Amino acid sequence: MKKVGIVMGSDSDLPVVQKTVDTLKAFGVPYEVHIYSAHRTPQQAADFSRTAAAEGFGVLIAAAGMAAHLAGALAANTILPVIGIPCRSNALDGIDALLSTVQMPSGIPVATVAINGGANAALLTVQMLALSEPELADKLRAKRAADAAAVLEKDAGLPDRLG
Ligand code: RP5
Repeated sequence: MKKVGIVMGSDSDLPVVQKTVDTLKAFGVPYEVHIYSAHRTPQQAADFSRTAAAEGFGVLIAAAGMAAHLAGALAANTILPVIGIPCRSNALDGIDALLSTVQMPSGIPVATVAINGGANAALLTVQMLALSEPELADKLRAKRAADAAAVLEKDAGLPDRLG
């Protein structure tokens, strides 16, 4: 199975990335995590992305906040799909990172999930890998079924909760 490369711009992004890692672990998907900043360590970020396909990665995930250009910078150096996670910061509640990540000019796409959407970044990654990994597709279907069952259980319990 292809590996997933997770890059965050700062260790302050770790709480968001933790959700990504936990979700990938639950699916048994191999991953590697790094702190490479598009502006503080641009060379390392570029090198990682440029060599990622040859190193056995299938999808890259970039988590960054503020004027977040990490996902776009990674995408510029690879044809692997790149998923961007805009991270919330104090000044603008993550709107800055959301717009920086999602508004890529035509030609270099970044698939952007919600602000702090670490779990969905992992799930979208698993969906991409599932195209060539049938057991991942089975696990995704099982998770959807379990999630639906949990909602219906809560629905059934509503009368008791409302009194
Ligand atoms: C971005 O700036 C990082 O991704 C982080 O979300 C934000 C703030 O970084 P720190 O100042 O906390 O290192 O590059």
